[in-house]
Amino acid sequence: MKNIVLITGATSGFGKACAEKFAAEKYDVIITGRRADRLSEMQKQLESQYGIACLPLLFDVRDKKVVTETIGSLPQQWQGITILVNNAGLALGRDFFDEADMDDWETMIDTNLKGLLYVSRAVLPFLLKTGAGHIINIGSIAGKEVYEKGNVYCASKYAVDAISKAMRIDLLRHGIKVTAIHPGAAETEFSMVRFKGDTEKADALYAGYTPLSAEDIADTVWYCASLPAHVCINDLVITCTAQANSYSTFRKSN
Ligand code: NDP
Ligand code: 8X3
Repeated sequence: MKNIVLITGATSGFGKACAEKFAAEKYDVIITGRRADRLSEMQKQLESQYGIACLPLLFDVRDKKVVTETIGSLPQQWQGITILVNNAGLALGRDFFDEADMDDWETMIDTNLKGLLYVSRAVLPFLLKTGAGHIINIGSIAGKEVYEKGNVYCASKYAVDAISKAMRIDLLRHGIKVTAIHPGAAETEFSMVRFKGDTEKADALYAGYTPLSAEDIADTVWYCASLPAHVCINDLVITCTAQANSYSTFRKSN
């Protein structure tokens, strides 16, 4: 029987790198996101490069009805999902609490928390049926320490931390593993999204040190996913060597 992984937010960054990694390990991959062109490009590339099957699903994780219907009506041959990587997410803005845009707040809560809940509930019946499920949630160091102007992004990732702990307890009776991975600064499209296309601000975030790469996180996800059945990494914080936590990054001045 083929191993199947479903990865949300696979059109870029961590999700895209995870799709590559699992495909290289001969998993069939279900990739999701909102950018149709990228999804179909990836499907072609993964299938031809790795000889696996790839199913692209186009949806916004914030849309409960569409998420439920799309995943709920997966073709039979795609229902044997054993791993779910809840990765889709974003930060929008980096502003003081009293100045931040409340629409940005809504988007982050709806995507990072509610989207993760909708996708998890939609995929769970398949995990339960296979009897060997693993849910891997991408949190953040922002969900371990609050930093200035991080307010609601941090809150949304604290929520991912909490819901991962809750899932682990509640799904124990089904033998489902729940892993939360909390990365520090990684160079993806994340900062371009956060700073709404301001390249200067996005680039400045990674200046003077070597941040994590998307591939570093994909390797970590794979490590957690490939451990023996009786072993579960519950909670994993990963930063680049130049970063100790949300406040301390050592930058070389040039
Ligand atoms: P990217 O911006 O590169 O990728 C984000 C992915 O999420 C894209 O594929 C995007 O796809 C998808 N996505 C965003 N919003 C939605 C939505 N409403 N519905 C469906 N898909 C959505 O960022 P990263 O790869 O860096 O981020 C991935 C995760 O890692 C996020 O949860 C982020 O918070 C977290 N993280 C990132 C860190 C970093 O420094 N980069 C550090 C710690 C955690 P599309 O636009 O096609 O919908
Ligand atoms: C992304 C890492 O430190 O920019 O979650 O919040 S940080």
